[in-house]
Amino acid sequence: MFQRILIANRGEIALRVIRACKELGIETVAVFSEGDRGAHYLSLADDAFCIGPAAASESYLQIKRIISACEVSGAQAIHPGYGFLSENAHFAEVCKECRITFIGPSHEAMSRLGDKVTARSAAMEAKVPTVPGTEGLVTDDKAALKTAKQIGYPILIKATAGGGGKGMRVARDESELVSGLKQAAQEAEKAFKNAGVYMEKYVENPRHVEVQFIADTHGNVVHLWERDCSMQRKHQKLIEESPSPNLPQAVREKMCEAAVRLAKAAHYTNAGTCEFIVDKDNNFYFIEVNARIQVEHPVTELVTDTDLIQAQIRVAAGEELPWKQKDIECRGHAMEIRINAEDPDNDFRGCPGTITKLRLPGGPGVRIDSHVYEGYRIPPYYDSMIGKLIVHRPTRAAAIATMLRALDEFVIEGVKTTIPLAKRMLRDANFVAGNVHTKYVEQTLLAK
Ligand code: MV4
Repeated sequence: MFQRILIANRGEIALRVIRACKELGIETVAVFSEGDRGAHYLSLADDAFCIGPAAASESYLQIKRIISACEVSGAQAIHPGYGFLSENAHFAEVCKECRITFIGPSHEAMSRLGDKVTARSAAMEAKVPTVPGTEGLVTDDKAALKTAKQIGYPILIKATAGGGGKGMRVARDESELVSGLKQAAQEAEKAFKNAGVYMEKYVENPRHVEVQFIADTHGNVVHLWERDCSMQRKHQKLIEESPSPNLPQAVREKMCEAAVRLAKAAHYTNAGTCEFIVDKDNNFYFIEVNARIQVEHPVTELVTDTDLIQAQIRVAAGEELPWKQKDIECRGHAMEIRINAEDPDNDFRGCPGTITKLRLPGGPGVRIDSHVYEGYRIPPYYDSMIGKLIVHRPTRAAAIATMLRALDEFVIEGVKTTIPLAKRMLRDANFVAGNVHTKYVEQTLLAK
């Protein structure tokens, strides 16, 4: 097992990894930018290194600086968290070359499943249901028009190097397809330095359901059930929950088994999430793999009574998975609200500032994963999420009631947050009935 782990991340996920390590008796090394200097979570690490100016491009994305900090600190492994370099296959490869254990998948598995088209091919080989569309990248308009005619409009054009909704556009007829392919390729080249695009039949208003899995280096793979992330705004998740409401047990089991098949076929190791969309008839289709631990992992930890970060560390150290599939039950209902410092009256623009008053909720069934405190200055350089409120209760109705009670206790002054929106979502009749989809928030709750 590692003696020291460097956390190449910041904020609540850095604190989360520090906590996991401490309980395993592993020392921790934090890195921070000038924008995070003095943040209280840094003092919980055994060591902390400044790796550069506030801008992420000058600090948290600087591979050389992170590797140097690791060498100087004597850490044997790096946990990348989520975002930043967590899905950067080159970073994972550099770690390997420097004999530093990257706590995540191999760079080969990351590349194979991080590229949307190769992930789609792997899914097809593993008999995981995929949306009708192109086998590989679109090469010419003529072939694209032919394929589109076969699968029928509307068509979704996607960038193979994209993800999380970036580089997608809908084409509802032939002319939109031709123009859309050209624009999508140009945007993809600009955004990802990879112009590769592919096509899928557009599934209108799907639910977004993802399956957590983890694999060790001895060929064992388990799933830890699913999370429903349909309550989103512009591809930003707002509420995540497990189990997915109104999803038949048989569909859940088939979806989870498909995710395990894909992970095995791709020789994936460590934690990952298989993302599906689900149509109104409960048909599910593979969309992409997120080759990292995700923001919403606590939802799964609560219903399965596991510590996923500790499991990641154990697996990266070469240990066998601590569970067999039959041991992993989905018990009760967990729900997470992301608390973002954003201004709902200004198109949810990030709204940094200093927290002048903070009263955190607590009591039965409440978990808070956050690094903030009274007097904390929320830096403007990074994403706006300042914490997560997660509840776990025997039923979904009870989870909603606890979440509303906790939000009523939650006092945060000095910055605007998404708490008022969260209360509206939790009180919405369709949400309470579990009848929502990925466009619901934008079409209903936020419709002008
Ligand atoms: C789709 C889809 C409908 N049809 N693919 C969004 C980003 C990535 N997670 C995959 N996503 C989707 N892929 C097909 N063939 C719907 C989504 C989707 C979505 C699309 C537009 C706006 C918001 C969305 C939220 C979740 C999923």
